[in-house]
Amino acid sequence: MLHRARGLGLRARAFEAGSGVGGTWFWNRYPGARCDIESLEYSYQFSEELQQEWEWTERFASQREILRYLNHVVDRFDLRRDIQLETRVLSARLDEASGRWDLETERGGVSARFCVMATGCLSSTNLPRFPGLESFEGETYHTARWPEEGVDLRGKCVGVVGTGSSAIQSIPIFAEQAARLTVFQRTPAYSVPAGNAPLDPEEQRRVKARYAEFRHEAAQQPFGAAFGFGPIGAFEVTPEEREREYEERWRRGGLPYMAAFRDLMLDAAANETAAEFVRAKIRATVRDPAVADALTPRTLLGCKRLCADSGYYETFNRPNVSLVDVSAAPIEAITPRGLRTRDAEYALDVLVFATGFDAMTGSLFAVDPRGRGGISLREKWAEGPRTYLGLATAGFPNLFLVTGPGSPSVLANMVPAIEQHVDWIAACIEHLREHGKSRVEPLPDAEAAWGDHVNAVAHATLFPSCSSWYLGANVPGKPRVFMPYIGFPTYVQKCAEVAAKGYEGFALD
Ligand code: N01
Repeated sequence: MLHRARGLGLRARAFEAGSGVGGTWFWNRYPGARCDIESLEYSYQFSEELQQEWEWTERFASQREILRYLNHVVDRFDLRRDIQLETRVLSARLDEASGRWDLETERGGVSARFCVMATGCLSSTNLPRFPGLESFEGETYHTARWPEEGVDLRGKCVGVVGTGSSAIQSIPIFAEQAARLTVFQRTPAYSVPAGNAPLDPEEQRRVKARYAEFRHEAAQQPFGAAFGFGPIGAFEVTPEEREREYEERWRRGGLPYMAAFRDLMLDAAANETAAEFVRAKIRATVRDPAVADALTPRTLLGCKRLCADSGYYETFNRPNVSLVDVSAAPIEAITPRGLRTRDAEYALDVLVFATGFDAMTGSLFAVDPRGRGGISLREKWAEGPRTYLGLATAGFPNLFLVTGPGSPSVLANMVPAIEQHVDWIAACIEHLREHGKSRVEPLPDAEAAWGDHVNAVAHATLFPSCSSWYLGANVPGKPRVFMPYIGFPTYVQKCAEVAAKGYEGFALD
């Protein structure tokens, strides 16, 4: 956004709470943190030179490699001079007289005509309020705030709360380091092998030789990533063919597993075939049948985000690892010595919370934007987020959201989704300038219709049918509204049409 804004000749400045750039890849440096979208796709495409010159080393880049890449981008485009680090934005308030946004930061105030919230979908951490947490005498960590210098787990009894993507990536590594590892699981997750490996230089060359085409093809797929979306339904093939397809995707690794057939997120019976295949893999991997059973999810596959792992289920065969089912016997308290469930107390030296995020809205509310009439975003969205295209919200003129709720965001490959938003926002600002306008704001009717559409699309699928963070169900008290828009290509087309019709659905003046 900074690069695009400069390209328009605007004066722009970015504010960042962290001591370095990288956002999610700056903060989530827990052991094993790695992307589960292929490196060649999880990268910028706004500069052909950039995408040609950067050499990825692994099929799925590690957190360190992505952070190195993002720092490279910042330096290559000379962005650092306009990025103010260690500067948390405390509030953003519309000055109705001037039409400008007044931001208060830890290091003073700023006034801006446009305010772009590039605050991330998974940024504000979720730390459940376990009674007694402060009394714990050991060390506590959240995976998304892992210390830069690392944590020495050697010889220690370590507990992990949570079994989502972050836990599933870090648990195999914790198990190698710790004397004892206890995993406290409330809901078992589906995980497929990541299939990470050094990136074949020949494949990298092949993709780079036709990068633009490759990107275009990926953007046509439902999640905006080259998952090889199966064009037919799970029951349009024989059971043997179906198994072969799952086996092949399992062997190749990664999230394309859930794209094996076009109806896995549309038809519960189709979904069950993919789910049962994973369950059989768990039973075949985990030696203790009781542990295998506890690790086996019974819900739909993919309606909580599918995880990708490197040796997760195998880790439960280690003698120093145990699994505690806290759905049956919930966590009651953290004690000075460890963690107590209804049934037992577990002595721990280190307690790791892999408990996720207040997704999609948490980081926006943390800045507490206040629009027309002093209304806060939190008040406006009390019943759930309301946006037009996930890009803007009525009552908050000139405030843009990058991958906001109501846009594909977390149900798309994030980097192209971010670039599409940034390009759209930049083009919108340019349009205003060319037409002598200074304000853009969604019309309430357009916003309401978009909200209905997002909801209707979601409810035509199986996605809203379990308690996921997509719905806000992981944060007590958060309204249950399915937040991401499903279908990247349709969405991109809609955004283009809105722009082509002179920003239809927005008031410009
Ligand atoms: O968080 P999560 P995450 N008592 O919300 C449990 C992306 N990501 O950080 O399911 C006990 O998925 C909770 O249990 P339950 C990716 O989009 C990507 O792992 O609510 N347990 C769950 O098991 C991902 O989806 C990558 O019953 C409690 C866990 O904590 C998203 O980030 C890597 C609890 C939270 O799982 C979030 O992933 C990492 C409580 N009170 C993350 N509260 C890659 O690119 C919560 N839990 C690979």
